[in-house]
This record gives sequence, structure tokens and C-alpha cells, in this order.
Amino acid sequence: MSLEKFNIIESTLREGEQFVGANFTPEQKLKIADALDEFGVEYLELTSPLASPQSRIDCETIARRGLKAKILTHIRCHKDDAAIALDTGVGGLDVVIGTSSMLREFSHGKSIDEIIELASEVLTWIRSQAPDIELRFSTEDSFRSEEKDLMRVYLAVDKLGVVNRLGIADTVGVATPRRVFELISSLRRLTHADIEFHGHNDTGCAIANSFSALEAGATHIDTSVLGIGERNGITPLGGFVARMYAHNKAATKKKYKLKKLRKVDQLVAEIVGVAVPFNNYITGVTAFTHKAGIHSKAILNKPETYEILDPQDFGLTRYISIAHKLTGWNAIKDRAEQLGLELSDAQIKLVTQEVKALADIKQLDLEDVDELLHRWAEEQMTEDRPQTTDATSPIAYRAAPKENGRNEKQLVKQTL
Ligand code: HCA
Ligand code: CU
Repeated sequence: MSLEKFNIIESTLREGEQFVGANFTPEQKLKIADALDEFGVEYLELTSPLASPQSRIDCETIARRGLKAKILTHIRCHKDDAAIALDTGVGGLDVVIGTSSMLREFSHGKSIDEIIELASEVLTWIRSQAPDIELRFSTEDSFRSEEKDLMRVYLAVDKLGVVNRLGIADTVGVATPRRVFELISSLRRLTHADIEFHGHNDTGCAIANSFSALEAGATHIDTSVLGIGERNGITPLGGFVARMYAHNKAATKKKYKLKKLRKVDQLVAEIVGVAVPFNNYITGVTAFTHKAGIHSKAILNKPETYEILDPQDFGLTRYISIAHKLTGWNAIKDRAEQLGLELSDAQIKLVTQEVKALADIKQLDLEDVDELLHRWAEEQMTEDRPQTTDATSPIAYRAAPKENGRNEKQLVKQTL
């Protein structure tokens, strides 16, 4: 069953590079590739070697790196592109051509018959050159293509007997789970190759569409870390993994090193210059936070009452609202860990005293506690490393000498 035996084609290094904030250096690509390989994705898809001279070198380097994941690169349906891609030593080629009337008219200008002819020629040629390579053929903008056109193309390609996989792409994020299910079910009935789904997230359906694709018989799902890609991106790796975990916890835990997800999300966020969104799947700062009294009580008795994902499986801790005078240092410590801050127990105890003192004089919220924790952590960092001024940070905290004690005024934010 696809739902149990799916594969992730991780496209942070291809679709993700099309995110406006992404401009990966060779070193950053290697870091991302290694982190994803450690996490356990089955495939890594890389930007076409034709994109730039360095992109070509990066393909060659990552292909030779000896990673467990199979390395793919993504090319247009051109023989010349394929020849260069094959020379890089990657394990597979993802070939794509647009089939919607929009792309046929305004992009490559080819008719459906011409697309079939070109695809047959290019794919057969690739197979003749590389009998063992993994070969995928995909149509761009599949969901705004005429279904009869699409099926003609896929049936013709499938009949060639040279591709391992057929890809369906929701290029503009227009598809809904039901449409995905219908289209992939038809493809499953009519063709023999594996099926890949690539879904954009413009209307928020990417994860649900990916799950629906698997239910209909797809075997491979494209993801990127934090969902980065063109516009607002594609199916996010973490969100998709959350969905699959909720479907089959044991299988998902076995398949991937879930505790590495946070590192992957943070690494990519840092490289592309964004924060991990507060409400991100699994790794968002509020993903395991409980607040309402009725929830907190039940959670303390049995976490499954309000949690479908067990934070421990992801190396994370749940959080229960703590910004009040009845708080305790263990709870504050949990929060610090959730924020990824490293503070000693002694420091945490001092923060806790400060929270209690502040709560006596004013209404606190979580932000106040977070600010205190961040300030302590930042002070610790500035103590630990040579003094530098971070002029790029939008927020600075006014730190008073420790021996003066701490009070609310020290929390004043300065917006630079
Ligand atoms: C793009 C192409 C693509 C290709 C997907 C695929 C898309 O628009 O840059 O090869 O399956 O979304 O159609 O990413
Ligand atoms: Cu895409």
C-alpha cells in the first residue's frame, strides 16, 4: 500500500532554491543535503546542472557524496539538458514539460502531439544512454491541463516502457484533495509506473493533497523544508511527516529520524533568512503549547487527550501556560528547552523568581517570560563570546549589570 510504502523526494535543493530568499552556496547545499540524509528522506532533488556553472559542480559533488538518499536532478524535456545531467553522475533524472494550454501557448509553444513526440524521443534516448538510471516524466500544471490531453501524454509515455515514474504537478496550487484523488486514481488504473505528486500550497491544500495522492495510489511525494519554493511554496517536509505520523505512527517512526526534524527546519530557516513560523507543524514554538485550563488538566493526566503528535518522538517537550505567579522552575525550564535556549538550572531558578516578582505587579503573558529567557540566554552568549554588536537584529534588550538585580524596566524593547 502506498500509504505505508511512500517515498519522499526532498526538493529543498531544487524547488526550495526557487524560494525568493534562497541562494544556496555550495557549503550550504552540502549542509542541507547531509541534514536531510540524516533525517532519512529517500531522495534529494537538485537544481538542474544547466542553471549555472556552480549548479553543475554542486550536482556532481552531491552525487559523489555517498549519501543514502538517491540523488536526482530536475531538467526540461531536452536531449541536451539530459546529456549534461547524465554527465553529473546523479542517480536519476526528473524530466518535466508543461501541458496546460496556458503553458503551451505562453511558455514552450508546443501542441500535445509535439509534446508526445518530444517526450518519446528524449526519454528513449536517456534510457538508451543510462539503462540503470531512475527516470521520471512529469507534466507541469497538470491540474489545469485538459484531462484527455494529460492521459494521452501519460499513456504514450508509459507505453514506451522506459520511465520508472510518472509525475503529476499542481504547479499553481489549484487542486483539492478530491481532484487529486480522482486524477491519480485514473492514472493508477491506466498506467503501470510509480506515481509522484508535487503540490504547491497557494490555497493551503498541499499536505492534504499529498495525502490524498497516496490514498489514490501515488508512491512518491515531493516536499521541501518549511515548504519553501516558488511563491509560498510546496508541501512542507515537517507537515507531511506529521500527517503520515498521525496515519501510522510506528511506520513513520521507523522510516525517519524524527528527532532530526528540528535541526533541519532551523538550518534551512537560518540559511534562507526566515524564522520557523510560530505555528509550524511540529517545530513551531506553539506546536505543543497548551493553555486553556480544561486542556492543561487533561494533558497533565494523559497527553493524548489533546495531542495527536507526541512531542517526545520529535525530541521536543510539551508546554503548559506558565506566565503567572504560581509557576515553577521545571515548567520554565521546559519552555527554555522549547525555545532552544541553553541555560543552567541555577539561571532558570533566577528567571523563575523574576517571573514571580513581575507577576505580583502586573499581568504577564508568555512573551514576557520568553523575553526574560531570551535576554538571559543572550547575556550568556555575549559573556561567552567576544563582544560584537548585532546591527541586523531588529530587537535589542537593554541588559543591566547582574549585581543590580533585575526588574521589569530591564525588559524594555528597543526597536532599531
Ligand atoms: C516549476 C516546475 C515544477 C515542476 C514539478 C515537477 C512545478 O513550476 O518550477 O517536476 O513535478 O511546480 O510544476 O516545480
Ligand atoms: Cu513546483
